[in-house]
Amino acid sequence: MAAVSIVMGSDSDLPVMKKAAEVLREFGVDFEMRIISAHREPDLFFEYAKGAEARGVRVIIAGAGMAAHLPGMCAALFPLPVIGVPMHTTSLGGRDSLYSIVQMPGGIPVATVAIGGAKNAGLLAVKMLAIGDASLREKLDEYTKKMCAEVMAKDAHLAEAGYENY
Ligand code: RP5
Repeated sequence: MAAVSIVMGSDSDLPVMKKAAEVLREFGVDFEMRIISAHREPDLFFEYAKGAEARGVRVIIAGAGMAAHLPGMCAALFPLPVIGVPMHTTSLGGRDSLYSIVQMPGGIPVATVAIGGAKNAGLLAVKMLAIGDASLREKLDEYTKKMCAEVMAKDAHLAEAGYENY
C-alpha cells in the first residue's frame, strides 16, 4: 500500500518529480506516482484527491508549474500533509509556480519546498512518516551520517588537489 502519493500536473514535470521518487525508493517507502492535471481533467483530479486517504496515502507530494493550483487543491481535498514542489518555468523562472503554491490562505497549508526541490520533498515526506516509524527514523540518522561523510571526503579531495587547508 502506498504511503506517499507523488502527483504532478504534466509529464513535463517528471524529470524533477523523479527525484522525490528516488528518495522514497532509497528509504524503502512505498509510493504511487500519477500525472493528473487539476485544470485539464478536474473530475479525475477530484476522484484522485478525495480517494487518497482511503487508499492508505499518508502524505501527498504535488508538483506543478505556472498557475500551479494542483498542490493547493490537493490540500483542500486531502486531510493529511501535502508537500508542494514548484516547477521552474521559462517565462517567470518558477516564481509563478512558487507564489501559486506557497501563498495558501489560512487553514489550508501546503509545505512548499524550493523551485525544483523534489529531493527535499521526498525527504520531508520520509521525515513526516518517521514520526510514527522507528525504523525509518533510524534510516534518517544513517542518511545524515552518509551525507556528512560525503562532504568530508570532498573536503579531503580539495587538500589532495593542492588547495590550502589546515
Ligand atoms: C502545469 O502546467 C504543469 O504542472 C506543468 O508544470 C505546466 C505546463 O504543462 P505542459 O504544458 O508542459 O503540459 O499544469
